[in-house]
Amino acid sequence: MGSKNLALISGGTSGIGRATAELFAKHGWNIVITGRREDRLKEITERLVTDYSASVLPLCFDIADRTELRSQIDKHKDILASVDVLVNNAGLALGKSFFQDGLDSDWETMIDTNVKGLIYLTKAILPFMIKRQSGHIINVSSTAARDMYIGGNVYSASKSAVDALTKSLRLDLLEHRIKVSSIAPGMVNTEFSEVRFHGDKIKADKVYEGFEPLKAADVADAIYYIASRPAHVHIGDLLITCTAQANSNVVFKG
Ligand code: 8X3
Repeated sequence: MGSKNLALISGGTSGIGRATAELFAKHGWNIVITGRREDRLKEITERLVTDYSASVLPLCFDIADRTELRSQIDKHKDILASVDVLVNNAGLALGKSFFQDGLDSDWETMIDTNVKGLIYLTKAILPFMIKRQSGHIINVSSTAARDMYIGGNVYSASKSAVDALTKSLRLDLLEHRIKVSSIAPGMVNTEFSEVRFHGDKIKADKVYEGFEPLKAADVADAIYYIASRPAHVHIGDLLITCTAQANSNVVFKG
């Protein structure tokens, strides 16, 4: 894929992932994006190639499917051996009901995607970074891991696992000179809430009413900041919210 830096962004077809892929490409990086939706992967690949002359490898698979993940990584290991930055972005919230009313299927999907997907993608890419004794893993966490809120339950637990893994990987990988960071965004106006409320757009739009939430590009900007520090500088954790949001529970609407 040439001599440019290479970033792998999971869940790169929408929201924060897509904005991050665009920003890295804009800064001259080559990109690997993963996603489940072939048409969107194709569309964003074309855009990054046309607008930024990036080399792009789109990988179509569901990160929650470990067998498919492994086979896609094996198939493209010549390219993936050069990944400088892995942005573990793929993740979602499903449902916001009390724990006692939650759906098993929502919980399974969140844990399979937000936790297991991150674990196994990281495991697949790490041997290349260890071999080169360089690399950077940036995990997308959430304010939902920092303050609990009503109905956050399993989503918050999955993002708390992301935080624990970030801290743990940082220790385990220290001797290999691999950076491990997390970024915890608050409310970002993307498809996040529509997905969370199973396609209920009216309910989703209400979440962002009455204040100016973050945009995906704001978070991408912070991710690029984390990734572009000098080699001797490590940003361990970055909490980012819009100005109106103090924490998971307090947003000023007025
Ligand atoms: C952050 C979104 O809904 O927990 O991941 O504020 S939310």
